[in-house]
Order: sequence, then C-alpha cells, then structure tokens
Amino acid sequence: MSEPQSIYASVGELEVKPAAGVWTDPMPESQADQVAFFKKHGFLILRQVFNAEELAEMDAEIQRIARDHEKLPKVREGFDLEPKQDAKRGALAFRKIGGITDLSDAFHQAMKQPRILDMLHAIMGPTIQLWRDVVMMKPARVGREKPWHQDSSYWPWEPMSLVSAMTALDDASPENGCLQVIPDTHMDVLQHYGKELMVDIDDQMQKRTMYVPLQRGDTLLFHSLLLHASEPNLSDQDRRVCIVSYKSPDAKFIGRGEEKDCPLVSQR
Ligand SMILES: O=C(O)CCC(=O)C(=O)O
Repeated sequence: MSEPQSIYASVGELEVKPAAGVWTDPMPESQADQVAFFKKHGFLILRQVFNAEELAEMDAEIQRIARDHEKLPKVREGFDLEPKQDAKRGALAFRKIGGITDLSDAFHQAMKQPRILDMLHAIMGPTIQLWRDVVMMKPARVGREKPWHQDSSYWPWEPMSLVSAMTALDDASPENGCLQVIPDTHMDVLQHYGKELMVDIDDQMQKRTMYVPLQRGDTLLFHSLLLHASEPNLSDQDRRVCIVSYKSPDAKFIGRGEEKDCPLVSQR
C-alpha cells in the first residue's frame, strides 16, 4: 500500500474524492487462497490475463464498432456518447459500448477466457451465465466520474452475488480514472439515492478508499456489492475497460416486467 498523488486538486466539486491509498499488495498465488481473498475482500486482481495479440484485436474491434455504430444493432444497453465531446480527438468520444460480446467475436472469446472462468467457477459454482457486457471508455479529457455505488443496487437479481470481470484495455492509474474500491464492503446492502443511484460515503469510509491501478491486459474481479467509483479522466490518456458481469442461476429475477435472457457462458 502507498500514498497516492492527487492531480485533481484543481477541479471543482466532485462526488468522488482522491482515494486514501493505492492497492499495490500482491495477490495470493494458489486458487484456494485467491478464492478466500475474494470472499474476504470482495475483489481479486488477475495479472496479465490477455496477451498483446488479443488486446490489439480488441482495440481494432472497438475502432470498427465506434466507426460503424449507426449501422449496428442496439444490443442490451447499446451505445452512450460522452455529453462533452473532445475537439482534439477527431472522432466521437463514447462513454459506453453495450452488448460488446455480441458485437465482436474477440470480446466473445474474452468473456470465456480460461483463467477468468476457472476463478468464476471456483467462486460461483458449476453454471455461469452472462448478465452484462460493456466497454466503458472514459476517454482522455472528457471521461466523467462515476459516483460510489454497488452494482447490485441497479440489477434485478437476488441473492446479490454477481461477479464482474473488469479487463483493462489501457493502463489504468489514478491519473486517468482507474477504479477506486472500498475493500470488504460486499457484505452489506446500502441505500442508494438520486437519478444515478449513488451512495454518500462518510469520513471513516473515505479513509478506507483504495485506487486499484491496472496494467493493460490485467483483469479485476469484483463482487456486485463491492462499493466502487471512479474519478473523471482529466489526463491525455484514454482509460478503456471491458466489464463482463456474470451470474449463477441461483440468482433469481426480482425486477419488474419480463425477465431478460441470460445466455449460458460456461458449464462444468
Ligand atoms: O468505468 C468505470 O470507471 C466505472 C464503471 C462502473 O462502476 C460500473 O460499470 O459499474
């Protein structure tokens, strides 16, 4: 653990403050210890899951999809543009590309990456289904903050124990808005408020906030009740991540309307 440097001191009022620390501790090595770590802390980092060739293919796919987005079908959440566009970019700045594993074979393969699936089965059991699949872009200079929240407060599944795999497609650091987490917060369901559904964290919680820097190709697994957030990206470096959220059939639909189909990802 080390002290972070904040580059956001000059920015006006933001919901998400610079984190109190940076997660630099190594992860356990054996699978049993990794599962125990995830269960205790609500997250786990898998280093260098994707190689340079796989990452280059995903880069090319994002470019293709962004270029052709008007001709492509809206899958699940569809596309979101950043409200503030960046004249320097010379192309549209996207906030989100939804349904990425349907839109791209490279991302469909990434959803089934063997190291990720091994861990998911160890944590979640024999049947893994897909719930959500997005690329969150957080583009240089215009990427917005994401306030503190628990993903399960947005999602119609109980028990609230889904797992997301966030793969870094760029190096993600405190400077370009890497994820912040509050370890060990995945046991409690917190009250969210507002249009964006967020949680206010008090001073005690703020002291426990940690940046989780990732290198391109790393994957962060996190529990759907883990409190997390990210600051805006005021740097000149994009911060793209692919987030695939997985559920087990034990999670039952508690939403309104019709239950959405959750395709099978893996059965062991
Ligand atoms: O992209 C980010 O920094 C945050 C994404 C996030 O919190 C989410 O999708 O739940």
